[in-house]
This record gives sequence, structure tokens and C-alpha cells, in this order.
Amino acid sequence: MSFLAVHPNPKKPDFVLPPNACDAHCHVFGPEDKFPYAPESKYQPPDAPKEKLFALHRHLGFERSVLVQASCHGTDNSAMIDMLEHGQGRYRGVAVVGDNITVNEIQHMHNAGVRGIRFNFVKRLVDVKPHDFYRRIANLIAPFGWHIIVYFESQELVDIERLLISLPTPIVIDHMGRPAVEKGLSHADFLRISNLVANRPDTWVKVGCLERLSQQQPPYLDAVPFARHFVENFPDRVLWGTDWPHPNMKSHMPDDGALVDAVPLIAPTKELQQKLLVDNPERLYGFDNPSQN
Ligand code: 0GY
Repeated sequence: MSFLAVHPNPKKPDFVLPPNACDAHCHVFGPEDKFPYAPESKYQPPDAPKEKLFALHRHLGFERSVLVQASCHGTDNSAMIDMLEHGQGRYRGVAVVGDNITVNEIQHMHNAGVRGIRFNFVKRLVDVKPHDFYRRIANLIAPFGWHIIVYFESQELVDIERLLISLPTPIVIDHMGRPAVEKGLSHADFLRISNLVANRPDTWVKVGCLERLSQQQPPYLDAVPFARHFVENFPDRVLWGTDWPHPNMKSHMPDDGALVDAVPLIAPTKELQQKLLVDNPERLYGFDNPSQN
């Protein structure tokens, strides 16, 4: 199936982002001739290079951002690190690493602005590994003060819950654990996610990506209550991101300006918006000083 192109002309948001707002989930892809896609990748996206992402952030009003390594680049983090090196301390990264990663390589990534690794459990994107692999990597990165981003679909949590509870670092759940919105807030799979956040200290949630979860048109009102649940109950442990360039979106390509305009639906007060967009990412990623732990 062919890939949808990114929105060619996102609107200027009507919602004015606060100073130091952070897009805490987006990706840089390629360019392929310089940073080839991983042979094992389950999809081959069009290039989404750093220049386009820098321009988008200027247009939307984001002064900070977190680049999350996506599966199409496998464990080769060079496109992401290249962007960090051009980001003047305003960008942080989350890497994907393999079995053979060394402490020296982790230190090198840390110096470039990487502050976490991502464990992807979504079977359509990756081949999931034995749990020992994740424990080993977690123990290797923990001394650097990094956290672990986990990506799974809600029905998969039951299989990895014990692993996640046992990890020695903060964890961040991508896309709210991808609840099935048509099943509602009281479905067992969503309650399991919510209980994990409530019961495991230092568990954070990304509350963006309504466009992936929704079965409706923008502003994706059927997904809003899920995001509000986390923003209202755990206001100090939520993050928000555009998810640009929106890999594997099938139904439509969202307008990133309209996504920003929908933030007040999930964080209705100035205080909640400040935590979601500024204070929380600043605490997790330490933007003030690029070389701090
Ligand atoms: C996202 C979502 C997706 C892709 C990846 O690593 C990835 O390839 O995360 C997806 O297809 O749901 O966060 O970009």
C-alpha cells in the first residue's frame, strides 16, 4: 500500500503555544541517500528530513522537540542524531538499540542529546524479542538517567505488564497504549493501562495521536476523553506530540496546525497546558542544559 504524503500546507494554529513548548513525539526519516532505511523495516516511508521538521516547528510555534527513533531506521540512529546535532540544544532524542550496544556508544548518544530508548512491542512494526533482551538493555541505560519509551497496543499490555513494572527507569507510554476508543473508558484493556500509570511510580503517558485512535473526522472527539483522563488524573506525567510525519496513517493525513488547535480540548486550562507542553517535557528531558543528565 502506498504511503500518504505529509500535509503540504498545515494551517497556522489559532491556539498560540506557550514559550518553550515541546513537540514530544515526532520523527525524522532519511533522506534515504544519506541515511538508508533498515532492510528489516516493515515499511519504506517517503523521506521526511530535518529541514522540513525544523520548518514545521517554526511554523507551529514549537521551540523544543523530542525525536523518537521509528522502526523504519531500525537500530541505526544516525538520522536522528544528525538532527540533534543541528538542533542547538532544543532537540532531544530517543534511540532504538540492539544487543551489541556498548556503554561508549550510549555515552556518545547521551552527549548528542539522547535521553531514552524505545521498546516497540507492536507486532506489525517489529519482531518482538525475548524479555531478557529488554531487561539487559534497561540495566545498561539506567545509570545514564535515561527513560524507556514503550509502544504497544492496548490488548498486548497483558503480555508485557510484568516486564514493564520491573523496569528500573521511568517509562513513557506512547499514544496512551493505543486504546480501542469504540470500547470505551471502562474496557478492561484501558483500565489495565490506567492502573499501570496509577500504580507504577514514574510512568508517563503521551496523550497525542488522537488521529490514529479516532474513528471520526478531526478534531477526533471520540478519542478526547481518553486523553483527558490522563491529563486530569496525572497532570504532571503527560506529554504531547504531533507524531509528524505520521507514518502508516491510512485514512487521511492530519493537518499539524489543526492538531495543535485541538490541545485545549484535552488540556482545557492554562495550567494544564503549561504542564503538558512545557513543564513536564522540561523535567523529563532537561532542556535547559544540553549536557546535563
Ligand atoms: C508512530 C507510530 C507508528 C510507527 C512507529 O516505529 C514506528 O515505525 O512508531 C505506527 O505505525 O503506529 O509513533 O510513529
